[in-house]
Amino acid sequence: MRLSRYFLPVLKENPTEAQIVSHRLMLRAGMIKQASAGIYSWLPLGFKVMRKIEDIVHQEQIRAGHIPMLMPTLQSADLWRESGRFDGYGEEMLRMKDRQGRDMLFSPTAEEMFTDVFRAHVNSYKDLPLTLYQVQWKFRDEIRPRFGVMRGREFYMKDGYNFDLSKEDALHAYNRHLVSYLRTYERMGLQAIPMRADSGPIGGDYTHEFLVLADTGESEVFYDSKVTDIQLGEREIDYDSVHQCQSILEEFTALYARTGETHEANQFGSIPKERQRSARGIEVGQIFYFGTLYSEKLGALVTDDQGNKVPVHMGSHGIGVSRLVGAIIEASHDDKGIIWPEGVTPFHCGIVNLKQGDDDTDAACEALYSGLTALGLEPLYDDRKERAGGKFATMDLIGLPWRITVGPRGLKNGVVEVTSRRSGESEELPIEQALTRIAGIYQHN
Ligand code: 5CA
Repeated sequence: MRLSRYFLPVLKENPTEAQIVSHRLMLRAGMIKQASAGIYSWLPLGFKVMRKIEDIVHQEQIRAGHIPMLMPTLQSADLWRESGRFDGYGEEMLRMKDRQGRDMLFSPTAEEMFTDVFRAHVNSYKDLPLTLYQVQWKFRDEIRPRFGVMRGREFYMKDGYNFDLSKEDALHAYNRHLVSYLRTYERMGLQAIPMRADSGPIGGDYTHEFLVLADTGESEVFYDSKVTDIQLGEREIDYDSVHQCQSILEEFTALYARTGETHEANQFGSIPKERQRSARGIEVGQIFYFGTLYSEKLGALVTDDQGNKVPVHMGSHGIGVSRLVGAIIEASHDDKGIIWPEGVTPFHCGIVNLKQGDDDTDAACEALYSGLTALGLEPLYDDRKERAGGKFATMDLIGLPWRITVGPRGLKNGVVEVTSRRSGESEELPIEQALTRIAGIYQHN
């Protein structure tokens, strides 16, 4: 993409309405525009990052054997009356009537809708196990939408639902989700710590939240300092292996990290004093096991191998896709702007032309642009007639992890400059080597 032809409405001034850094930077970098309280338009740069996050979510869900589909956002109240949640959900549910006077609602979550599809089409234990999921807009009429996309009213969520014959199978589905979420967040450059939590309006009594540690997090967390040392890394995972998923869950949850309300019940006190930590965390996902809560109310039954009709065991599993855009920025920025992890960056590399209009400099930039594109990468080429300082400030603000700077002085010595946004370190390399350097970085991303 050439910046002269892109739509990147960056703001020079700090917007006054933004209280936290991710909100401020998303507005300044031209990623979002508020449409009304807690509702945002996603401008091209913000949309691109959200799509990258969504792609990773899909890839990891599919790897775990889960099946994507799509549900309507507007749903009939009748289904929600069957579960008792039309009245039970409270003020957070946005209700409306259609022209026939029928009660409708904008889906805040989708347990009922998925259970309804299941009961209509699945009758036998032979069709289990089954996990269906979607990535779809949700609406919750939060009393205090704030912090930009972190606590919106309209937000984009991956929500998945497992259907299993027994509690044991459903707990494997739960563990499988936990493991796939660890991998998902790691690919986004985040360490998200799974912690036992309260279930709220989703129900059930077994749930883990995934928290990214950041000062601006809304949850208070208590943890053993050792939890921040463990990573899934390059481990091979067999999602069908009950044993492997269980042991990874144990490894990642053995240190009893807990969120605020439930921490009394745990053994935080038994952690050696020097390793006890309390901090704030951003909840980027949550998984639930709630057994037959919805399947009994909605009549989602299958015949088991004895011919008995039994309600299926279920759980639901969510990832806050739009919230993650903000959470990643909270975890990765400096005073100049955003620093995208390679896995989610909107463009792989920036190209800054220091002397637009100079034949040699323009030609070198074009060679880099087509070279990177031919390697399957997406560069953002700042080809505007702007001062160098302004170009650097824009690149730093929008946070591309790598920048190639091209100017007549370097070219005289046959080199361009490759700079890491994170470390600020630069290397001078001939064009061909600069291309290989950037390609090498993205080999695994
Ligand atoms: N049905 C279950 C699992 S799919 C569910 O709705 N879980 S949830 O309520 O925990 O939401 C899943 C994730 O969506 C949360 O972990 C959070 O990351 C994100 N989320 C929830 N509310 C908001 C909000 N108001 N704004 C942005 N993201 C949100």
